[in-house]
Amino acid sequence: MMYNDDTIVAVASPAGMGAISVIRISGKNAIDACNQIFPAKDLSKVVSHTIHYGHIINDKKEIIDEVMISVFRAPKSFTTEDSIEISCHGSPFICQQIIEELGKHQVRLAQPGEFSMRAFLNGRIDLTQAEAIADLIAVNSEKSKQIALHQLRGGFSSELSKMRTELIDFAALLELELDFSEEDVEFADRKKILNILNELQHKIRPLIQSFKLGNAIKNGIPVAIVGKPNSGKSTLLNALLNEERAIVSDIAGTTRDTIEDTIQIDGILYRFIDTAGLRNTEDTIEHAGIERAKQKIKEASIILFVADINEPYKNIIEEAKQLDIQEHQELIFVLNKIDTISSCDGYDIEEAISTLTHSKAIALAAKDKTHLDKLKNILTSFSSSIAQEDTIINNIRHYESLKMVDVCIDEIRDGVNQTISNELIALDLRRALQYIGEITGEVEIDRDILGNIFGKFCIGK
Ligand SMILES: Nc1nc2c(ncn2[C@@H]2O[C@H](COP(=O)(O)OP(=O)(O)OP(=O)(O)O)[C@@H](O)[C@H]2O)c(=O)[nH]1
Ligand SMILES: [Mg+2]
Repeated sequence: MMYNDDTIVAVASPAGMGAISVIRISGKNAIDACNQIFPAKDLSKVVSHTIHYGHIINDKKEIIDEVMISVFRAPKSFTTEDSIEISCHGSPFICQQIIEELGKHQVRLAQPGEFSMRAFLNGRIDLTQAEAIADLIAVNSEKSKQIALHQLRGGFSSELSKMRTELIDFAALLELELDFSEEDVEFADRKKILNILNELQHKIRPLIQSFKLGNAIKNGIPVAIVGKPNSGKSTLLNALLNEERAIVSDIAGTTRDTIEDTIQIDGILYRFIDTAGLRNTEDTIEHAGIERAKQKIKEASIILFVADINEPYKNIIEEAKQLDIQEHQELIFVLNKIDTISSCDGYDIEEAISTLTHSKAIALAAKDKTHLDKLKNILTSFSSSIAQEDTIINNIRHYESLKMVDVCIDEIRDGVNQTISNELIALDLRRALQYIGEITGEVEIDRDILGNIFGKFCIGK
């Protein structure tokens, strides 16, 4: 995708019928072209950021539609070019006709993301902001909206540009030494340099680590529902999703494959994964299902271990130990079928298990959703720490670049410690700067990469 200053057009509203559709036009010919098909008013004379009523006509002077036209003059528009938005009646046929008419006046169809690409190339937004726009359009939970908005307002970019400045300061010190290399002086105090490097890594590493979280927020925090056959895992999945998603039966081994679905609780998206009941089996299909369940346990952030509350609690704890839960994972004991015992006993068992394991335990009845809200509260409490993070990365491109910056800093540090020549250190430094710059687009970026970023946008954005 190359930048031209020609004029582009696209329907910016969703495909299909609606009350209103919005057609967006941007480029140096935007106002002229619209003037040709909008006889009501001379748009070249109107003030920027005004809206005008009239008819769109074709070249045979026939009326196509009755519309409202908004005029945005350069540079105060999204693309920084002259831009027009036509609000017409929401029929794909009318949109098509209007676009065809514009095509007769040097306006061409926009490629996906081309409006945003122009905004980027004209310095209106940086790359991370452009990506945030795409995220915002695809947003599916309150938390991912917050991340995208934070990024759109430039939160992430300002953090990066601080780092960049620090690296450039460091580079300046180094260059100074290079200039005086004959005289063997040390302007850049080694201790100070190492401090700067440590501080940088201190900022980068949490960002890198936040990627897993950011990704989880975007795609749903993975919660695996595991346990013995018949403990009520599928019933719990259905209760959480509020939908008869999985088949429930009193036959042990009902669920064979994993079943996943997402739902938002308190603004955070969760991906619940129902799995095959864990037991020793001769059945090859069931066995494959159990292997899959084990894989899902490994990938999950939170594991709901479902057990029948009638089972001795010592057995339940023993079985949970077999799950091989990692330190970064959260385990919650779900003691199901509380309706089959007296509820006071349920609280005792809850207490016994949580004291012995230091994990949360909750007695409930999945079947009639008794105490399901308690389980949801626990889930939310685990995730509320997420909501406090300022900057979370959820974009793989940013993640990859930051990881490279981290590697570069390690190399620079090794260089400084082993008193390797400043020229070589400067080389690593430049690489680090390049990687940071690539994230925001401050340095020259490969056209393929740009095409890849903007190509994922919808047409009209
Ligand atoms: N009384 C009672 N029965 C329940 C409860 N939850 C589930 N059941 C019953 O327990 C049986 C097994 O439920 P499922 O949800 O299919 O169990 P599962 O853990 O998915 O079983 P597998 O898929 O075979 O591993 C069904 O007959 C459910 O109706 C509950 O809270 N109370
Ligand atoms: Mg099941």
